[in-house]
Amino acid sequence: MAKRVIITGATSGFGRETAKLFAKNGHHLIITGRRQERLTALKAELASFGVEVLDLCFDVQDKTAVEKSLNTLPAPWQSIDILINNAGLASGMSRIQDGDISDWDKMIDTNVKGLLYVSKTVMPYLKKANAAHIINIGSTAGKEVYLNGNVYCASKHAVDAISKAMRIDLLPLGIKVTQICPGMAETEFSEVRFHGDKEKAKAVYNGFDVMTPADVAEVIYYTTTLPKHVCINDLTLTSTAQANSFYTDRQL
Ligand code: NDP
Ligand code: 8X3
Repeated sequence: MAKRVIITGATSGFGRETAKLFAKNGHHLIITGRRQERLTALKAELASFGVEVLDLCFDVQDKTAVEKSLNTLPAPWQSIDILINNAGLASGMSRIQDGDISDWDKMIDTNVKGLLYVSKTVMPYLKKANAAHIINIGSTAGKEVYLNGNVYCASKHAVDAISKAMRIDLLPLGIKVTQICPGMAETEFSEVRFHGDKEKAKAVYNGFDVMTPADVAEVIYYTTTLPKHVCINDLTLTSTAQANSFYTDRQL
């Protein structure tokens, strides 16, 4: 049966590939992000699969904008089956003593507070669904802390804690909560982290067989295909060439 799915951060990377996969499988989508031109292009692409698509352009850091965009959804969207909290970023990569406070604010406001604002606002719609599911995109950086990763790792550790907390608090409502923790995958992530330095971003993924956003989308989608009484609580996936945050086969 067709589900109604909202994906934050659908203009790039995991979010965009996941939206395409859900659309190919006949599910209706709300796609969000800050870049309207990308949302418009993706909406047309998804609609060609014959599904309903609503594009909402807002910044998850902006509580008022989140509420304004999501509090008044059109009639078919009064019940939502799946929320995928994917919007997120790393900004900067340096020793904590050299860190830029505006980078820290951006990561915490997006990865932690944004995820909470969206979840809170979408909750009434999830409550109306028969078998709702929240998927939070964490990271291997939410399981381990690596050199110069400090605040990004902290923000993803917060996602880990929030996912565990949601799973307890939402038990009486029967809402599934899955945290998916990818290792390195080549998206716009590193370009954003290095403030637009494409060469530096490319080097992160050179020399090993890195995951693609489509690989991660497959796994996200899979977690939504299980029976109502089965929930994948926590799933870490990496390229076969990556053991953890510290080792890829290019070093060995
Ligand atoms: P991309 O940079 O390719 O995509 C990030 C998406 O998040 C974009 O659609 C962007 O949209 C959106 N976004 C970022 N900030 C905001 C904001 N303030 N408000 C609304 N939307 C926002 O990166 P990925 O696809 O790699 O990242 C997706 C998630 O996966 C993130 O949470 C990231 O931390 C996590 N992750 C990434 C890994 C990787 O190696 N790539 C590994 C593990 C986890 P727009 O700019 O249009 O607003
Ligand atoms: C992104 C993966 O290893 O760059 O969350 O932190 S990593």
